[in-house]
Amino acid sequence: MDLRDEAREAKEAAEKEIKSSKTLADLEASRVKYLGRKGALTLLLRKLAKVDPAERREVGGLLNTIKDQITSEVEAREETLKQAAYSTALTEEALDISLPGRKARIGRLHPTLAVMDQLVDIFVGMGFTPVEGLEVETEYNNFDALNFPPWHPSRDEHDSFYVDSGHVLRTHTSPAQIRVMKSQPPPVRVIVPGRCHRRDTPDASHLVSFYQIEGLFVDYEVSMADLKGTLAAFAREFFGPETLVRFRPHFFPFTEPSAELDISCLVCGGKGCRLCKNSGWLEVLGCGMVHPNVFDHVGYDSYSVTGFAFGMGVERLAMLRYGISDIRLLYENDMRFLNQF
Ligand code: 2NL
Repeated sequence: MDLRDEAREAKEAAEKEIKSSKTLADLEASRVKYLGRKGALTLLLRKLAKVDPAERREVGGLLNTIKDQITSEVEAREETLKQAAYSTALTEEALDISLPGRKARIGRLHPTLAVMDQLVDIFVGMGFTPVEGLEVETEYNNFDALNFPPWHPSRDEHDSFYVDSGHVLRTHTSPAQIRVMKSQPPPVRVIVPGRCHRRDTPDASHLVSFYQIEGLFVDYEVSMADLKGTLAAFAREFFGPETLVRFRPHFFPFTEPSAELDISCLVCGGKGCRLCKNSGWLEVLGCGMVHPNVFDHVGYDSYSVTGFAFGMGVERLAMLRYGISDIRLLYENDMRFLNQF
């Protein structure tokens, strides 16, 4: 067959293959088949040497034209296949930007801890130093040193958690203050934030575990006036400058005299409402002048040393501050509740 016819046939076959190639790999196989070193067109070109010199120029021209045509068809097909692959990728790998994003959830302090921080800040501003004690305490530090008589009901194992016969989960943070006084002479000016445990049946105002903050100021010539001035200033700073205070006589084993501090009702301002049970007052904390027996237990001279102490329940203050009616709400881990603070 004439070289020219062979070339035209090869061209036709190549065009068909190139047009029907579905992948870049297919296309490359066709390119090699026709244009490669052993490709159909290459072999034809090699035969050119045997063509009659008179026709060689014309045949050669035709072969080269066909070779160029196949080359440009390969290139065109390659472009088409690449475009197709690109649009497929665009569709398949597309991000659905209409999908709502995942909200970054930023943590915050639990209301109990937020209030604890505020309380600590206020007393630090007055010159008190925060210290932390131990949650497992000796029965002596938790009760005896604080002038609890042996028959006191809170010493009963129905009211406190005993770890063994000599150790309890502290029922208040006071044993930490006992440790401070045992370790240093007066003056002492500390606050103790921390967790305490009592065998109570949980209800709207009691939990088995809760937080307290206690304060202790011991020096020579500390008076009840210092106690009243300090706690009145605290109440106005925590509850607002309009807050009224009153001290009501009370009893604690570890202070004498003892008192409870009330503030004017946060809801009605003193007129009487449901929150204050029509009394106009809300009970906030307990306080008093440190009992001489406590000083004797820590080795202070109870004839010349005086001091005042106070203690408050942090959850109770958080409830008053935020208007929470049931203490158990604080620890149910219900985010609908906690997110409000
Ligand atoms: C309350 C009452 C109070 C104290 C705690 C205290 C500590 C030492 C010596 C004397 Cl080491 N007193 N602490 C004093 C009076 C009251 O807490 O109702 N707390 C929730």
